[in-house]
Amino acid sequence: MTPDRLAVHDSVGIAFPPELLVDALADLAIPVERVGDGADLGDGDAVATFSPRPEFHDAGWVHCIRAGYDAFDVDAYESEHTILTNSTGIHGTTIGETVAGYMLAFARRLHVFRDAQADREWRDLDYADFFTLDGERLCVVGLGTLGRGIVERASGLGMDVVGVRRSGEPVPGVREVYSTENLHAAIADARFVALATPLTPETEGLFSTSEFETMREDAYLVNVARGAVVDEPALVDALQQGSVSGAALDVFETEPLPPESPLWDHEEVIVTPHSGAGTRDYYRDIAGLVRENVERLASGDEPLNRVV
Ligand code: NDP
Ligand code: 7N6
Repeated sequence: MTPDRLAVHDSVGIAFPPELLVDALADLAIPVERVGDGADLGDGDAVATFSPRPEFHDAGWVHCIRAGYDAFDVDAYESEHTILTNSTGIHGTTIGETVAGYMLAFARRLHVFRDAQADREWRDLDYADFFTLDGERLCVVGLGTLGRGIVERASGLGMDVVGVRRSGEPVPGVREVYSTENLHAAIADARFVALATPLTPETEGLFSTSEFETMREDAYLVNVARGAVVDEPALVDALQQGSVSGAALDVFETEPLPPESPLWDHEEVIVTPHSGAGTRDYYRDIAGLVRENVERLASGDEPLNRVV
């Protein structure tokens, strides 16, 4: 496939103003145009998009501006011979900093004080409520771009980092890497467990009652992966019964998180609105990936981050 036009779909507006990406790629050798739903697309068309649309299967190449492409019908891309690429590789710093922030908040009780501040309350906590991250064990489940971004920051904070990946192969900065079959051994002694896997048939519901029962009662769950990696009702039960202490959640089974969710009310739950990878530079990172792949495809080379 040789792209002769790049269409920037309006759905990228979920992450940044679409014109920023159009302008950042204006010097490409091919025209770059914004498109809405129902665009007429053909083999020479490339599309950069946040969300899937059925008409994209008529294009030659579709670039998903997210790392997670679980919303895309990969089989349809394969059968239509439409190239699908994703945006893995760009979220290590943002997510790494977000997860460091969650863990620091729990250890240093910042979320409690911010809640108290809303009531102009000078809240005295018990001396034993505070701890430090230094020396605490973190288990990172999923050791790709996100996982490694988390590992780097946690190591800098003096944490004892273990992890889980499919292959069980070693990763720099991770003291011990477990394969998925040994998940329970990996999480049993961790004070924090951070989920950073894609959503796949294997990871859907990976964390449910037996995982929460295996975790320490003083442990915190962090989910920056996808909501469905966690059995959310089982997490609510685990929080209510005290089999885990708390959770920092960026992703949910239903987004936005419905107002009636008990997760909103738990003091030891930090809810962020799928903002963990947010940055004003997001469009620049996407422009870099798209530019590289336009050039690769024009030269007949394999594109980066090819899914199918
Ligand atoms: P990568 O492909 O770089 O890494 C995925 C990692 O998950 C790999 O280490 C892989 O193992 C591991 N993995 C896959 N399946 C399993 C499994 N069954 N058990 C244990 N480990 C598994 O992806 P990224 O790090 O770029 O992104 C990961 C996901 O995070 C995305 O798919 C997306 O859903 C989510 N995401 C969320 C964001 C947010 O805003 N909150 C931002 C960006 C991504 P191995 O190394 O052995 O292959
Ligand atoms: C957009 C975040 C991903 O999968 O969910 C995230 O990459 C997208 C700011």
